[in-house]
Amino acid sequence: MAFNYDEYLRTEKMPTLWCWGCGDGVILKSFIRAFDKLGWNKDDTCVVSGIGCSGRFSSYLDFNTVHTTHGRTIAYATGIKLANPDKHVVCVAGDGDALAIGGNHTIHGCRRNIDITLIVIQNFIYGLTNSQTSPTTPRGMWTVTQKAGNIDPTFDGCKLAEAAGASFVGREKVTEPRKLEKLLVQAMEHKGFSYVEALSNCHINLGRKNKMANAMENLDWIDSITVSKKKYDTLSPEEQMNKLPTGILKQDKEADEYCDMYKEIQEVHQGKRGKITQDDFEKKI
Ligand SMILES: Cc1ncc(C[n+]2csc(CCOP(=O)(O)OP(=O)(O)O)c2C)c(N)n1
Repeated sequence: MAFNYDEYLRTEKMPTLWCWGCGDGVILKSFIRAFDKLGWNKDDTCVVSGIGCSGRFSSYLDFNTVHTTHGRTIAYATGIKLANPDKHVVCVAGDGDALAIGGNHTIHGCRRNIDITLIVIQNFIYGLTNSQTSPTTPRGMWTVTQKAGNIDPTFDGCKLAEAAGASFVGREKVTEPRKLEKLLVQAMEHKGFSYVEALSNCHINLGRKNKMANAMENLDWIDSITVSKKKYDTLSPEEQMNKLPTGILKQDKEADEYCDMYKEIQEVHQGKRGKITQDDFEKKI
């Protein structure tokens, strides 16, 4: 029997506002299938998104949802998770949202290792606002803010998340929806901050300016710059340049999770346990 997406969607909001051939719909469907596989309850889950084409995610899902301000998904999600540690919190943000205006929140969400899943829809551009350079726009690509080509070095969000302390980091692309679904299951199951970069096309606002005028050409380009982590690890440093590895890039199941630590502090304030002395803390640099 065909999978029933409608169970998870606000069907009255259909059709989506996404452009014809946009990969965001593939990510939405992969997320829904992953969620279904986990067997989680929609009512026990909050989806938080920012502003952008990616921000529409929370409007379309029939979950508890918050469509927040640009760049502030992690800030809202942190509050929601701390107040409801037994609920699931998933953030969806664009590359501009998560890595430019919201970059600082992303870093500190990773650092705290709070049990939130962040799905970054990485389309290499500010999509909604018509093609401004984002931190992930490849050097040399044409945008409305860099009409002679982008001169800014490109930023790798997965490397940032790893370095900042996220305990799960992975990347997949919309041309591999089943792999994306599997990665999302693994990320959401993981306890701690999970950072998933979902590579998507924006042929309208990135592609048309850069000789990828339709979705297929944009997707072919994404395929040409990605390689599985397994294969990536066998490449020389020169070969690794300009390639993005896909799959699970980091998973640390032992890292302390923030809500667990916060609970201990709460218990002290609630008189449920004695004071925590300095010696009780395992000091970690
Ligand atoms: C504080 C603030 N600054 C700027 C904007 C305008 N704005 C809305 S969406 C957006 C960029 C969206 O790009 P991205 O986060 O990459 O998401 P996409 O649309 O590509 O999914 C910008 C600059 C805003 N809404 N709020």
